Amino acid sequence: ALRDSSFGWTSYHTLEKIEAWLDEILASYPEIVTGFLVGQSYEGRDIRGIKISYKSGNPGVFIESNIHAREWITSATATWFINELLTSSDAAVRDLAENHDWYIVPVFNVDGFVYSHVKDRMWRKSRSPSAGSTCIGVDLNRNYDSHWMENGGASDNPCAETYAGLSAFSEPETKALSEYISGIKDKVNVLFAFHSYSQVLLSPYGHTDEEFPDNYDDLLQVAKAYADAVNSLQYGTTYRYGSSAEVLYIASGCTNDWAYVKADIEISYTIEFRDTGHHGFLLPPTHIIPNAEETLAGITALLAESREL
Ligand code: ING
Ligand code: ZN
Repeated sequence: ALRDSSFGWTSYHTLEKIEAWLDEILASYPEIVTGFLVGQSYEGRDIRGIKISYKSGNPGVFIESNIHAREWITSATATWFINELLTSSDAAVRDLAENHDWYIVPVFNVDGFVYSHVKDRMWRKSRSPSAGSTCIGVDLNRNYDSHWMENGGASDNPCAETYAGLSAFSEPETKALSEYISGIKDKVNVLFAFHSYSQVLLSPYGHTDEEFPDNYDDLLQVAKAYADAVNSLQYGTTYRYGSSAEVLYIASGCTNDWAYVKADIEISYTIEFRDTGHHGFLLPPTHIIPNAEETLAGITALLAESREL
């Protein structure tokens, strides 16, 4: 049982509140949950994750969330998901929880997230300065070492929203997460990067729409399972799916491309949550639980489908 009853999913929380809740989780489930430190952000904050493991030998699933500061629904969904894995008595959720090792980083871009709470609700990037510019921040989802700055969709202008940084992994956040994932990759074959908004599942590649992964058919098959499961819930929400470059736009240096190309994580998806633009990034908190329920149903179906491949 959780001692902190002030945390819930009817409002969005600050980083401080989320970390206090993580501490409660760690204290409440010491046999099952362990905390890990990805590293430090540019401003020196800890980037924290938790691993949920009911037994050894499980396949691993990695969740990166809130790489973009303003996408608050992602960390709200990630924390609800953690809570569900630990507390649900539903048989399908128990199966999901206990037969995978979960590595979850609820707030990856910690500096940007804090900034989005205290200064600019629409902030996207990190908070590192650039020499010779007054503009701040790198788009961490353009900074991974995978076709970095190759075909467009990323910018070399420090003032741009998609500024890719001085070089691949120039940022402490992406460097640290890539090193952490590389250290566990033998056990991880699925990665989800949580984003908002658009209601789409984006597979590799982002850097080109002229080439597709070897297992693209499999990637589409598991995404269809996700979309069908979400659509079957009472909300009837629809998700599209396909490669990032084909479904959305060209973008290089993204987390899920790096995971697929460089870390051999075969099922690697960016998930863009609710909605399709009516509220956009300012998704009202009444959507948190419905969105999270959809995510749970989708991930459950996707992982079940991936076992059939
Ligand atoms: N969209 C993603 C972005 O980083 C994306 C879309 C993800 C494109 C992965 C390519 C690869 O632009 C949002 N909303 O952040
Ligand atoms: Zn995003």
